[in-house]
Amino acid sequence: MLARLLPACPCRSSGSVVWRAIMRAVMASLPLSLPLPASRLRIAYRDAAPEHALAAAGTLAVFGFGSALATTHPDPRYLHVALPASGRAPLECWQVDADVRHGRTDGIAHSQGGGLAFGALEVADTGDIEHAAATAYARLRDWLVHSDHPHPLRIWNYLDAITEGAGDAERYRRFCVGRARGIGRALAPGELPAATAIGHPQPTGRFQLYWLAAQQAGTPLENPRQLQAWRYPRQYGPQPPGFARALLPASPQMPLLLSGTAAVVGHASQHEAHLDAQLDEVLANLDSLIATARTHRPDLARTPDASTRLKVYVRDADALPQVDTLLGQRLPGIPRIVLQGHVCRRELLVEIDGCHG
Ligand code: 3EB
Repeated sequence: MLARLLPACPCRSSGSVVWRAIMRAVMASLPLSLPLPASRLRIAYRDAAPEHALAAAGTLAVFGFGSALATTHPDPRYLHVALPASGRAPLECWQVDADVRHGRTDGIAHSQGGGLAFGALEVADTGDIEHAAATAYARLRDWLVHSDHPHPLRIWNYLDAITEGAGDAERYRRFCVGRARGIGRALAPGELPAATAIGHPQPTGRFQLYWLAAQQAGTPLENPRQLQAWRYPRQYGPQPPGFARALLPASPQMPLLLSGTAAVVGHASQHEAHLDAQLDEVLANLDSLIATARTHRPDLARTPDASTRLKVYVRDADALPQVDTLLGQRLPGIPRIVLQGHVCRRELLVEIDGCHG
């Protein structure tokens, strides 16, 4: 019976059939796949035209910020983020050491290469951000389930009027409820991605969601100076936010991915109305995350260096030059993009995300 199921073999005998059956049993007990090649992602901030950046070999995604840039592009790897920039912001370019495939499927713009995947989608937000987030995250969940890059490492959320509404009706809190409902049980604490959630200072009418995913799961990290966001107490809303403070990808050639980091210690906002003190608290939180990551990856530099990329979100348009100057003093030579964006608590004036290593 078994012999009929096996491909014809010139030396077939009852002995070799038994041997093959044994080999199949041995193979079935081995890990299903060979180790995947180590992914590598380079993130560069470049003063270039989108066409030029998209034409570079291995380009996974290109992000344009502010009003000076194209809002749409036929290439699905280009994404416009409508946050105003300080002057003309450079493009953010993601590159891998591999060929990249790309397309648009069911309204999701996507690309894949080198063990990594980029994806982006937008949902109309006519005022019910809980519904918009639930819809977007259910689509993300379904996409990941059917994807060969099922592990989200890093997610960005951009929404309108993030702190509008009182108490539990505040839009960020409703967003957290919708996100959790949409993603369902797909992401438990041990699988949470690093994330950013920032408000547009001007209404756009849409909720924008984009992500970096991988074939291999990473290690979510927490910050010993901060309570895990998913354990925030009830005073911050009915649904604690589902994200990790940082994520270390499986590949040692990948940078540490830092979530949106604000002047939060424990669960409390610090230095109300003091922008420079908040900025220093943010930098202390970033240093603490890097120190945590170094317990897993001692090769990472102790403090931000030339490998670090920072994206800085500042609440008040008038304060952008001040933050840019302060960062030039605190972290000279570290590439940064400074944008106007609203942090999800009214008293927080600045937030920074990025990568390191
Ligand atoms: C904080 O520490 C700031 O809801 O995905 C930072 C990063 C923040 C991500 C999110 C929120 C999120 O709570 C806010």
